[in-house]
Amino acid sequence: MHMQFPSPRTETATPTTQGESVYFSRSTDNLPEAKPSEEVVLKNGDTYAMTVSAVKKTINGKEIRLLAYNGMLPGPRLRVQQGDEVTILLHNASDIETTLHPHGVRVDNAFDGVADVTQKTIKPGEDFSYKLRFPDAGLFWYHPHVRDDFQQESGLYANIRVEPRSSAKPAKKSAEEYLFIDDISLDANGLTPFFQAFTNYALMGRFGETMMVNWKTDYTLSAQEGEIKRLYITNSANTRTFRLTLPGAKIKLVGSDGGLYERETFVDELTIAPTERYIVDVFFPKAGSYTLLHSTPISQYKLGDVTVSAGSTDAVQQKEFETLHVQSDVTQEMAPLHALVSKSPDKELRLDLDMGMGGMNHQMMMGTDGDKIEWEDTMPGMNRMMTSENTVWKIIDAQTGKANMDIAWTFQQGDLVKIRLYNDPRGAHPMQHPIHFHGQRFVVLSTNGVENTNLVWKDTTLVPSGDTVDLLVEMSNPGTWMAHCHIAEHLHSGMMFEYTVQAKK
Ligand SMILES: [Cu+2]
Repeated sequence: MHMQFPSPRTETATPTTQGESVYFSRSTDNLPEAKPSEEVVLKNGDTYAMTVSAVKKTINGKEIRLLAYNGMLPGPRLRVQQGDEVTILLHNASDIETTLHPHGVRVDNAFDGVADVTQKTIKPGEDFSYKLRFPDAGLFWYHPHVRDDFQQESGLYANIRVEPRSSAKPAKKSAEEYLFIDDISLDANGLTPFFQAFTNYALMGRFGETMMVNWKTDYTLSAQEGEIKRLYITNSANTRTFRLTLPGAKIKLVGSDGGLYERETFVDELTIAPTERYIVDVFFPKAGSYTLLHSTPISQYKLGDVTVSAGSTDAVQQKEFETLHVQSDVTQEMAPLHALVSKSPDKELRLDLDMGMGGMNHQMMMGTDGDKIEWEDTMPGMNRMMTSENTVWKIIDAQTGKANMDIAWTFQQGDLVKIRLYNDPRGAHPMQHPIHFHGQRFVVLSTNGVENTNLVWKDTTLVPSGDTVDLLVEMSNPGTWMAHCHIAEHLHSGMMFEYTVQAKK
């Protein structure tokens, strides 16, 4: 069987079709320098104007072309109150079409920002007005939902922090830190090229060799001895799952995508898949240097330094940290959901890969480390050749046999739907998939039949290779929504479906 692969990229020549580059531009000519992120506090009814445009930034001594919201990398962090509604007036001053997806926020369907599903793309020079409401407190983020692989890697993302309305004591702002964990792939001239017509690195997703926190390769954090920092962590990588450690510090897991856990727990490490968010409290027992690491069974990277200066530990604060709180309001909210753990699934999905490559030796397509999570691109040559033109990642409805956009489920508003996700380890390329549902929130009831006794609202969960994960999705928000793998290259290689929630009459 003859296979047509795109020509390998070269650094010396730019291939052209009909006089235009096949790649998105990497020119930094006349671009402004990117600025660091700023926080924007929005009140109910406020309008905030944002512009998407190209910027340049020097990373590892190389000036590269990127994209930014209001010139900032990451973009402006929006801080809003639960229950409020704000308007984001987005202007596209870039040379590509874009949208804004408020990830995890249960917004009105028309403002979900999915190209060709909830809106037409915003073409260069055009505007779109997003009316966003925030029913849930939590840590969210926004990014485009068109050519996510290119636009997200280029810097179009930022957090939305929704503060709980019921919060009696305002959070101590000085102790809050927001961390976007990312990796980017660079060559001599900028981001490793993206084809305009299709997505490359479709097999394993685009891994990067350059690790960053908040677009810094030399991220530093200062703290005082005995101080407790609350870290709001988002994985904005295209495909890389991070496993974070901070040796010497004590880490307490407090919250995730859409709120707080039922119970706080101490953890030694934090596995965070693309688009997941975690909220942790970190206690630094003594002065000195600490290192934030990405530490996997096969690799280790330094992500940043924490410098802790001498001071005196506040005994009250330390006692507060040592106490594992139970969030009684969350426990109450989750009680009826726990009761559904033994209910049989309403829907079952299987995750698989259709190579369309007769004769290809399956062994060639498998990772070598035997882990349930693919931590690295162990086959860069193969991965680069695989594109959205020759690779179809599949979400298959086990009951109907339908796959991807043929699935088209319909639910009624108010339904609690148990969805079983099975990541088939016998597929052509078994690897993990972070599965994201738009428009709703869910809990992970169980993994491989083991009940999850500490629930938290999620919008994305990682399904490692071979695992069976049972979700309970609360169909609360009417509209036609996407569900998909959040590895950007898998999304663009078919791994998505639509489902409709009909409004209660
Ligand atoms: Cu995937």
